Amino acid sequence: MKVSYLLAIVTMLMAGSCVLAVPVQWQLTTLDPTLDVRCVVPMPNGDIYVAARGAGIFHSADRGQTWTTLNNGLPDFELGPLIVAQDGTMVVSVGRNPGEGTWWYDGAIWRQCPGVPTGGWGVLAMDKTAGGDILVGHAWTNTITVSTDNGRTFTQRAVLPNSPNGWASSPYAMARGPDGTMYLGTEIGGVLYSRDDGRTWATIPNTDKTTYPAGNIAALGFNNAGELLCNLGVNPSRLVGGVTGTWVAMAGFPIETRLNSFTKTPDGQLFTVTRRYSPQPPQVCTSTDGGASWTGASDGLPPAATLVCNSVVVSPDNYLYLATKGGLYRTTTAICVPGDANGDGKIAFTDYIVLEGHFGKTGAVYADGDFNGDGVVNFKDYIILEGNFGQSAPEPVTLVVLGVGAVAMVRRHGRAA
Ligand SMILES: [Ca+2]
Ligand SMILES: [Ca+2]
Repeated sequence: MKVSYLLAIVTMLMAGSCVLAVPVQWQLTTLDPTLDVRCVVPMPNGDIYVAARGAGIFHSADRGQTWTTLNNGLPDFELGPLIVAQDGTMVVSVGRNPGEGTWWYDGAIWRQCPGVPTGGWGVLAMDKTAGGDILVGHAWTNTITVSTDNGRTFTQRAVLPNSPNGWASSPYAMARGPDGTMYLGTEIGGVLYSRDDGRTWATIPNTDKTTYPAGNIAALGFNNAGELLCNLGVNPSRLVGGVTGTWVAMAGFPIETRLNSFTKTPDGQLFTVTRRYSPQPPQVCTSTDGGASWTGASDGLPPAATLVCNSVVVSPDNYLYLATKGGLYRTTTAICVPGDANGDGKIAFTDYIVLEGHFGKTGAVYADGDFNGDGVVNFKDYIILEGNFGQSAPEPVTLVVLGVGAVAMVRRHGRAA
């Protein structure tokens, strides 16, 4: 552990960056560019699912070459979050009468899920855990319901605490951290967390008095250290030190930027999409230092004033997909070639030694050999390393940090140890 930590520091000094970032170049996919794509779900087998507001669910079985709709029985196309299981069954929230509620697709037809509340603002937050449970947050009733059978049936699991002013806090976004803690971003009640799979919830203490209790938290992300990232009100922030820790502003965004989505490559490069405020930030922003600072990654996109971005996600084969009001975009290349555990730019035998040294480790990070980002070093990571063996890790676009900068990075990491 200590040796790999030292190695990481030496690597940072040599490479000047924690993450070797590939240039991001966007390209419109073959999906109809007039569609308002709300979310995209790329699957491990290469299939892609899309929820488009006003048009329904689209599926591609050939990595985005051709698309078919899967709308049989779906009563309304005002769609919210979409969850897709490995077997192709799906759960989506439907926002307006008469089809409002949460709907389940069995591979042939959509049916309304019994047990999920309807009405009001409906379902805005969903999460599917590694174990397969689907948790749904309903804004109007301020409740959490859960399905343990991939969406066929739901039961109520919790009524959420009200915000300090006594109103429903109303879930907007839900995500599970790497240590299993569940987090909820809310409309007016700040950030809540649960350590018992959503049964009981508590508010994360306010350490940013200027914006908290905050709302409009539409997205939650995590860096490789497990720190929570979100817009706290309109201030993009990072929670350092866990649920009793401190909110720290993330640098690089204009004031009053709202973040709509987060995603992360296995080696820790972060991406987010911004909401329109003035001055307009880049639509897509990226961070190679765990969210401390962000820069634009919008090459190939139409100007920010003409393209609204809804969400961004890294696919299992490490491409980025971007859901926008002007269709679906994808990067022209994979943005991460996993396997370079020691960060020397080559995927080689020395990386195998690192992986072997941590084989079976839980709570693992990329530098331990956890190349698929599931927190465990195991045979799946070996397969990834073997598949990329002999390749060069992508050329860094991050400028080499020299002298003072590199020393400052080491100091910062030294204090955290
Ligand atoms: Ca290497
Ligand atoms: Ca792994």
